[in-house]
Amino acid sequence: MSAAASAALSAAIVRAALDRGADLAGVARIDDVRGSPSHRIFGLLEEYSGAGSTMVLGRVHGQIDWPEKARSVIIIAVRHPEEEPHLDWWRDGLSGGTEGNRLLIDAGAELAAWLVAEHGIAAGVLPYHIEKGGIFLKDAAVLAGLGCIGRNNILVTPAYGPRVRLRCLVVDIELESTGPVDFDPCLDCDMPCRAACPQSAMARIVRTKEEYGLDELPGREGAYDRDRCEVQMQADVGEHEGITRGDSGEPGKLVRYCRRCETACWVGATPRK
Ligand code: B12
Ligand code: SF4
Ligand code: SF4
Repeated sequence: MSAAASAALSAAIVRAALDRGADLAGVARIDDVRGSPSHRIFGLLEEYSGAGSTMVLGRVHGQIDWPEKARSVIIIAVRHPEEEPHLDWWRDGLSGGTEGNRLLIDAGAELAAWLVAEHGIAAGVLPYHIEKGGIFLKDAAVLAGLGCIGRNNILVTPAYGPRVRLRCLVVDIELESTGPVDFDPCLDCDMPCRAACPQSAMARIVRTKEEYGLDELPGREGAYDRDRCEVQMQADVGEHEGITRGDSGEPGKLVRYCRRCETACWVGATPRK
């Protein structure tokens, strides 16, 4: 496929994703994603088994399962505005975990169906967990042009700030990348995102370029402390609300995980009345 045809297909994919429920979408080359900071540092970091990870027997520390034939990554985002907090609540018994994830799963499935029907392209939707075959979604989103990594260590988008959730599909054809973009709202910002953290998880440098041989560290310059953040996640689990799981009638939990570093960011925030 010529570069022009490939760029036109990437643009058509983005439009199709937006028509199917995504609020943002983009395309990145798998080789760029493979070489991105999170994928490079993952095996060098200490093993992590807290929230957001899952146990899979037989896995080696740092293992990432790149789908063999995949050449391009399609990344989709669904916005999670502060005034719709329920999109982000984790509920036992809810397929996908949160209502927002459900929207992402549905948009991904519809986009995959469109790719086959319109272009004869088979797409695989990757899981959320790295241990189950997922990849690092923030890096893929930056490379696809959705935004930049903020000083709060998450993706900040021009339209919605950090208030988005991500998912990706892979395809085995080479597509033109839709990113990255020249966007960095953090440069002159006095960092309310870091000040808002109840665990001061971004208050000091905990990883250095010398240790990891990488400029792009967690929290950009090494200031994000995953262990402190995890303390908050466990506190949030402790403060869960008791609910009934789906239709089963069994007791379950509803957890409202902390997102203060996200909601304190002014970029893309809905103006308060
Ligand atoms: C495990 C996990 C967690 C764990 C560990 C987090 C961690 N960062 O280590 C815990 C439970 C603590 C956690 C917390 C949160 N998480 Co979380 N988490 C994940 C998960 C599954 C993997 C992330 C991970 O391990 N990162 C890798 C480690 C190696 O690095 P890192 O700390 O992220 O730092 C890297 C980047 O910042 C990057 N980077 C830095 N500068 C630059 C520059 C460029 C150009 C590039 C390309 C990259 C880059 O390189 C760093 C590594 O050197 C992803 C989903 C996924 N499959 O990607 C969601 C995910 C990252 N989490 C998400 C969210 C929203 C949260 C929370 C707000 C909690 C919540 N309410 O959901 C907090 C935010 C914490 C923070 N400020 O970073 C969203 C982020 C959305 C967004 N806007 O970016 C994701 C993508 C899930 C989703 N549903 O969409 N999370
Ligand atoms: S508040 Fe937003 S713009 Fe400011 S440093 Fe934090 S992430 Fe960047
Ligand atoms: S999610 Fe909460 S505890 Fe974790 S870094 Fe953000 S503000 Fe701090």
